[in-house]
Amino acid sequence: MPEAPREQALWKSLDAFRIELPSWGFANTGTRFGKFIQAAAATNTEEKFRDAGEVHRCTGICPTVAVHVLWDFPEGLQSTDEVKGYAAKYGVGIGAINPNVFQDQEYKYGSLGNPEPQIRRAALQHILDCIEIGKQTGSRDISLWFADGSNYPGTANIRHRKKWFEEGLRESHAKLSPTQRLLVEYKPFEPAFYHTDIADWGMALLLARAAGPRAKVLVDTGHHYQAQNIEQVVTWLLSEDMLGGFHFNDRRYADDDLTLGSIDPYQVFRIFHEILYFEWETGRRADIAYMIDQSHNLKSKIEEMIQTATTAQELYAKATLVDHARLARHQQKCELVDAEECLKEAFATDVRPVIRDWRRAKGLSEDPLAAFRASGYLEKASAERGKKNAASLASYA
Ligand code: PSV
Ligand code: MN
Repeated sequence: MPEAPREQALWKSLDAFRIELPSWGFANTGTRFGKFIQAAAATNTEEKFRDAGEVHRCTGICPTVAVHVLWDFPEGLQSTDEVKGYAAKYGVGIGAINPNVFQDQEYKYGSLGNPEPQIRRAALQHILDCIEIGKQTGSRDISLWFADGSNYPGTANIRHRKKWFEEGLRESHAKLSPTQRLLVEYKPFEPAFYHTDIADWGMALLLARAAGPRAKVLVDTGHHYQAQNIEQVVTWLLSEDMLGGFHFNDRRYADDDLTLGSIDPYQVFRIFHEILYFEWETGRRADIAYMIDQSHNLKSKIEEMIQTATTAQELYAKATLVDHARLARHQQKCELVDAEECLKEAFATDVRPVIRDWRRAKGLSEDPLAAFRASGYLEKASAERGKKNAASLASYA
């Protein structure tokens, strides 16, 4: 532990910061236009956990993996023990459970917002199964994202759909264990291009409130319009005790799933800053699940996850350096330049040397990316999985 108080605070924040990996970030995924296959990409659930375990081994800050039930639990509830086994084998825990009510044909016109009661029921049943899976895996969060919406004006009764969402979410909430939470994610558009049922944080907030006290909002940083002030959304949700978690990624145009901080690292810093400022002011720890939601088509998947996790760690560490007491004084007196400088100074500080010391002290490699490259993992995974991945390309039309 370093001696200087500023470095001690930084060190403590490094001890506390953890970020969850998405299982879907390790498999070959594509764009609407095509898929570039990586020989080393995971081809099944076990390999996704193995890859996630490798990211955690190298970074030390990614102890859990979010799962998508349809993609990772081929037999639904029956697959639970198998998936738990993979998690234990590769030294990670199962994190947020993501139901999937957007992929099956029956969801063409929506899931919980579908005008057909039987389809709403099927979607609800899948969510309830996921809640049960979460109980068995010990996962706290059920993370809900809905593709529901419409593409043409006048084609959907938006008010009815809102009511059906309230009903479905309320019924889901009623089945939570006392420790579980529902996280409600929003997204302005895609795949729906006229109206999306849960299009912004206000809609997600109202629906979460309607669902019950353990429903909170999930902020996916890619799910905002271009000029949206995301950190303001974050501060409002915090002050309402309604911020449950994040899906981190970066964007240039829309939901691009770019590497966190690759376009606007200052924005990520400002988000972390508002959270830490809230904690300082209230004396309460914000109970937030930090998760990554990125699927990379071009970058090597494991390397990119290591890059993302360490970027998040750096930006979080920088945000802990803001002098809150000083900032509060400057804000109160409207000393604009001084207040802004509090942020700029922290952002400009190179925290990497302290992070390297912290890693060494924790028995980690100083440089997680170099450690991964030196391990030969990628070459081995390519050799083992290359054929299967190439075959999957042939079946992709
Ligand atoms: C939708 O764009 C989303 O952000 C949701 O969180 C999904 O679960 C995830 O991406 C993967 O499709
Ligand atoms: Mn997301």
